Amino acid sequence: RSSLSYAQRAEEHRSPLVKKLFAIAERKKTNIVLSADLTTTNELLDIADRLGPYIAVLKTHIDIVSDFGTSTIDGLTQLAQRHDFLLFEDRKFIDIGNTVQKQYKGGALRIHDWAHIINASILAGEGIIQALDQTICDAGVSERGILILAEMTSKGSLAVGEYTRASVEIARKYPQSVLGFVSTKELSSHSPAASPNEDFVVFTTGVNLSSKGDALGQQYQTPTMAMAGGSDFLIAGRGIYAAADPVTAVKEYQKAGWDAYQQRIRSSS
Ligand code: UP6
Repeated sequence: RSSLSYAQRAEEHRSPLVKKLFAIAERKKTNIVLSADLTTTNELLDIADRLGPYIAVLKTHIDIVSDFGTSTIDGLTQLAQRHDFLLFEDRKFIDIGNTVQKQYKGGALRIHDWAHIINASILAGEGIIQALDQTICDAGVSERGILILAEMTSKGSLAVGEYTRASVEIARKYPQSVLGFVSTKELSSHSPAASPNEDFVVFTTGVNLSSKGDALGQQYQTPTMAMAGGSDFLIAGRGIYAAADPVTAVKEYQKAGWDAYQQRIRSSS
């Protein structure tokens, strides 16, 4: 369904959270997810405030914030409302179902309270998704969803082939809470879907306009390459927040991502 516009997909999608995500993208003309990997509350909130107008989603690693507290969460929640973006905690849940429910719902980070989107690996099998789905359904909050981490961008990643295929199969069993995937490209159109309306959202990490990778195995593609591969939302971190001028940088990523998106929907209409 990546040939359709975000607006068309929003209309047909069953998930209120995906509808909201697509609506934000259309309203702000952006498919950028800022990976805000800052390590203090001040730095995190400052970048979220300055770049908020240009992004659709802010992705956090909340456990790297050294002075994490209620002011971190209150600040993020207020900025998400003020600038109209969603919050995605890149927690990469990976344990048995019973443990991830505790990690998601409670603990020091209280992720379920504030993060619209979370992600999880299926290394542990289907039970992890069943557990997170159960927590979401039991809480009865409509704007919560899961992305399955179906591939990874780091060199030598073992999340390939059968593992990636299994991610798609499991996603199909939990349509009420699994929104889609974190992957380098679109995954689900190659195997027959259970429902003709299936519309998984693809978030792509490892996006950078000027670098090919880092010294620790990260591998990048450009916004244009990612969008051509069927990605819907582009996750960029250092390419934006570590630039000399992050506001100029985020605008460049926004333009590159939006141009590539328009190109894609034009060429298939
Ligand atoms: N991330 C990846 N690759 C994956 C999954 N997640 O890079 O396969 C996350 C990293 C980081 C961000 O944890 O938060 O995406 C990438 O940041 P960067 O743009 O600064 O490399």
